[in-house]
Amino acid sequence: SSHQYEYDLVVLGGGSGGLAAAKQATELGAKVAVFDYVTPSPQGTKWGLGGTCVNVGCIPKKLMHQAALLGEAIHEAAAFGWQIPEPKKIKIDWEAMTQGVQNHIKSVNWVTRVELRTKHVQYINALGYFKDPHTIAGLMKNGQEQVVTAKNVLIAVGGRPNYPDIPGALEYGITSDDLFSLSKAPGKTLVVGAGYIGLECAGFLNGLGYDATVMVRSIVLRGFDQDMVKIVVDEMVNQGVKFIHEAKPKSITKQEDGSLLVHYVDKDGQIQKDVYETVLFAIGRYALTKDLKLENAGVETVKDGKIDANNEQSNVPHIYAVGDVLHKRPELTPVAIHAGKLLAKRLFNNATETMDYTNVATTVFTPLEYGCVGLSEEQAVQHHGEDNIEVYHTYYKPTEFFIPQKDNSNCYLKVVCERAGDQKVLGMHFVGPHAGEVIQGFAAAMKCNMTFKQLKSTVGIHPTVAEEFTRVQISKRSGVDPRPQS
Ligand code: FAD
Ligand code: NA7
Repeated sequence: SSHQYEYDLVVLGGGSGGLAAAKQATELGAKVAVFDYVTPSPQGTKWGLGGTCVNVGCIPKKLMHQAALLGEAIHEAAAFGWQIPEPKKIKIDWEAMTQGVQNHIKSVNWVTRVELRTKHVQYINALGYFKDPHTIAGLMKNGQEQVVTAKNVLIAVGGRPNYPDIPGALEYGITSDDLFSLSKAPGKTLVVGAGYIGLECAGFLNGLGYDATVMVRSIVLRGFDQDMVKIVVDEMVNQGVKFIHEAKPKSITKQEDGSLLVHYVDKDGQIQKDVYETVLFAIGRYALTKDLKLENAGVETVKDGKIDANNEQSNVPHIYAVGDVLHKRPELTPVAIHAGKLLAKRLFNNATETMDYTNVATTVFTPLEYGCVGLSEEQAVQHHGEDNIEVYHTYYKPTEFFIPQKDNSNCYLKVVCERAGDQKVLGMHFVGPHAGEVIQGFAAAMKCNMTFKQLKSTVGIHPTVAEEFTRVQISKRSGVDPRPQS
């Protein structure tokens, strides 16, 4: 019986996945404790309860993206007749923006804490680790240990940014862990890494008025549809973001005036250098499993410290894992939350539903956003064969772009389908404004196995950008020009 343990469930990590599971479990009558502890970044940045998304991820990222979009909107507003005194003099106050973002985060930290209290989840602000398979100890700030026993344990410790192994990286570089609370404006910034975090940060920094350069080691946005990626990059370049392709940083040194001298190896193997005020690493993330002393519980890890857990169950049956610690699962907040809730229902409500990790929609919040769900064209070709898929695509012109004469040459979308029959939709890709809002509903349609025929029989909402998905008709195979002919 569970009476031999203090808790029915102990959760390691109070982030998206851990908190969702903990709250669901207590609602179902389980006795739950959550350990959450933030180890400061190499630059000394730390934050409160709630995990990556709330403190150093989705939320501050989206708010800074929004700040950048608003800057653009001021200039558009002038074209619509708003009388803006000296629009050229408009600039962002970094400290004020950051303060606003951090105030919001603090309020979320507080609400989260109160919610745990009202739901009777025991919150322990300590770095947890396994003493044995059912015993968790937590090292608290005062150096003391709190020890609890648990029938079930959920590992939801998430991940943290990698640093490259080059001189000066740890001393002078920053990561997304530091950027959103940086006390002074970043100025001219080098972003190393071309995953979605690197692109998003470079995009909003440029939009806020800072000189931003992305250093790409190989390809941009690996894993995403490469036609769409090209469009995203073209638009970033249009807006002023610089790209250094096929290059790797070699060293960072601090100069007397405080600026950072970066040496890097270019695509021809030559050493180049440039000076930046800020160097931001966005070169991927590692799972935070090292501190957990998993060997005391017998839990195995694979590449990058991640846990390979079928149906969120590790190799030790009563020890589970959700979120960014999972091997080969999308590192996204709603994925962690959904998996956490379903797990709690299986553990404490005899439910059987398991997490479906396929066709999870996502959006890259670059200046022109890129939203997608399902397979990229490359993946569809790989899984189905080129002859068995049909790709429909089109450029489109958002109504709201005309008056301010915004460049619409990179507003583009693509639907990847099976070629036979009613043409089941395999993937949907959209570059343009509000991409996340556009894609979300179509993700539900894809859950219902929507066909291209059904998409085409859907009546659009006019004038929107989402309706363009109901109008697309040119197949790539036809070779017809996908640019609107008006
Ligand atoms: P986390 O939220 O990381 O929570 C883990 C918690 O456990 C942390 O608080 C950590 O400090 C704590 N912890 C670690 N070890 C221990 C220990 N031993 N004891 C106690 N506590 C411990 N996702 C989206 O869906 N949309 C986005 O737009 C998006 N943008 C992002 C932008 C950035 C810059 C980043 C970095 C991430 C972004 N993500 C986004 C990803 C999203 O933040 C993660 O997928 C999500 O937070 C993962 O949740 P989790 O529960 O696995 O872990
Ligand atoms: P990603 O999506 O893993 O991207 C990392 C990027 O950084 C990618 O472009 C890599 O290039 C590049 N990279 C990796 N290591 C290096 C080094 N040492 N030097 C230069 N460039 C490098 O990570 P993000 O930081 O965007 O984090 C997003 C996470 O959330 C990620 O794990 C996703 O799964 C979700 P590459 O293509 O490997 O040549």
